[in-house]
Amino acid sequence: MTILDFRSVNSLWGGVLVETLSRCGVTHAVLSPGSRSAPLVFAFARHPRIESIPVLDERSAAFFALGLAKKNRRPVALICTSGTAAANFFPAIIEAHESGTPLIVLTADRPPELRDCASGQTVDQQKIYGGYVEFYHELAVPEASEPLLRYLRQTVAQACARTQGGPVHLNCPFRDPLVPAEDGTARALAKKIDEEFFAHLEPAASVSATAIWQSPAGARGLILAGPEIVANPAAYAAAIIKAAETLGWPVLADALSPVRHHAGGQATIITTYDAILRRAQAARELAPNHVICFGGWPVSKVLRGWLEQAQAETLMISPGEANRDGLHGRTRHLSLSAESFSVAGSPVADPAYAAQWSRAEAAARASLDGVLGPMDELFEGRAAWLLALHLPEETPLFVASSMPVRDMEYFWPAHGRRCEMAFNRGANGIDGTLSTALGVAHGADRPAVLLTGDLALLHDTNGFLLRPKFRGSLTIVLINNRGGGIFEHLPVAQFDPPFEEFFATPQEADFGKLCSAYGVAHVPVRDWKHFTGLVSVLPTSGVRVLELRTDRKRDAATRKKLFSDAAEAVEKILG
Ligand SMILES: Cc1ncc(C[n+]2csc(CCOP(=O)(O)OP(=O)(O)O)c2C)c(N)n1
Repeated sequence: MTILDFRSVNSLWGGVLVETLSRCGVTHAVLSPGSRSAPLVFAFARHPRIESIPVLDERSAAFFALGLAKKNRRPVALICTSGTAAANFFPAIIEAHESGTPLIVLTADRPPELRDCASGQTVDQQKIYGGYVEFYHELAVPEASEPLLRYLRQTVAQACARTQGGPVHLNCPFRDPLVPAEDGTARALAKKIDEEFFAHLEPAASVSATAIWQSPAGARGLILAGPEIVANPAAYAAAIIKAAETLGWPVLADALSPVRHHAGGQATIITTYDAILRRAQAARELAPNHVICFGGWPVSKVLRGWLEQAQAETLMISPGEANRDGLHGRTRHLSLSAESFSVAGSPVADPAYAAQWSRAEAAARASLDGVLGPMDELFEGRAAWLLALHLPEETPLFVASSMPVRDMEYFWPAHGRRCEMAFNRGANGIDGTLSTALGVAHGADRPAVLLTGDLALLHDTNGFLLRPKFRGSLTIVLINNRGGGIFEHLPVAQFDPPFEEFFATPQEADFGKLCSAYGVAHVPVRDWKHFTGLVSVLPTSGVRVLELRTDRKRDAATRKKLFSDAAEAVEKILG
């Protein structure tokens, strides 16, 4: 087999490992430089069916791999040398664990005899990611023997299969020499380690049960479509909308659910629940007694608080075994994909209940749109609203944690423009935002967009180092409100000092100069007309930053006013 390199024990070992990954469905590998990982690097670099991408900073590398895996829904290999390099993968591994994203982490290590003896760049890498991986195994020190290569093949295949639940970690010890110089040990195996050796391997298929559910008659029922990244967003949304139509229940759709972006059919899609439920009367009148939640609970705190009060009978539907019910309600979990769930017969819902929701949505949406439509001021929320209207259809959109994800939830209307959402909402970190977005955009068939705050972008500027290797187009919509705007919405904002210095933490970076250091285009946005023009047609390649300078204090006040006007409009209509 020409893919394998029989020059040395390490080169053959690396080759068998990488070929096994390829047969098990790995198409991308992200590698950070170092010496101990050389046998893996040589094997990846020569493999024809795996795209190998070098990334200097391991933290950025891991988030980039995470973005690739989120977008493609297949395991991505992540490789580093021994020592602190492995520790830099950790934040992305936590996000992968929390969001069930498939990653195969390969950390090179010294062999056992060089540990615990101050041999240099050697740290304890055993189970370094603790409970954040689905599977951990330390591979044997390479040997050129058929039984040991069979063990290697089967262990790597097993690791790949386990990525269906999240990240896995293989610690990989190597003895010197690390470069593929002829050592005479591996040649004899060339006849045995052949096509046949790998023939039985294939990508793990997800097994999904199906369920048909009998709904209660006359229910005041709601469907909640929470944040979820799925392989086929159109089919996923269609399944949920079909269930809603059959039941006659409204769907409260998070901006991070495919349903918000694939709206259609007869179902009532509600997007303004955060504004609607802010007033006690509406909250009381609209309380459900039955809920079906797809994915996890939506981002909205107001909605979560209301659901906790309602204590409705709840069916939670998500693949995997993880408990997604942080509200500890009267919940049963069905470990299923949305597409595998269907509703039996034609149950009779309470039609007045759905009609109430529909009227509330119309009133709140009209109120919000009435203000946002003619608005001239550079209000952050309007950026999300305009992106919804002007981004090209099917744009992949990565949204940063903090206010961007909330502004999308508040202001992004439901429609059928089929944006493909991606996000790091497993652990809600602001770290790794740029690198993950680049991973999502890399090799995508359409130009992608990142919507981010200034602190999230500054936290991960090493991601810009990826630019020369990046294949695709990423437009970064930077909301520069000089600090953490989210904190303006918390009680802590009333306590200054220390609020500005220790919570808002405004930075002094000049984004124009920062971008030019990395060869990234930078465009200061003049006004909304300029902005709309810039996002309506996206460039086919490259990375650019569109900087919108906003005022976080004024914007926090504008949001509050928008919500209270919308809630008042709803109250009028319900009252
Ligand atoms: C790694 C990490 N550190 C700290 C936080 C806490 N945190 C949440 S939002 C935020 C500020 C984000 O500011 P920015 O990206 O400018 O967005 P804005 O709040 O202005 O929308 C911080 C520090 C976090 N979520 N993740």
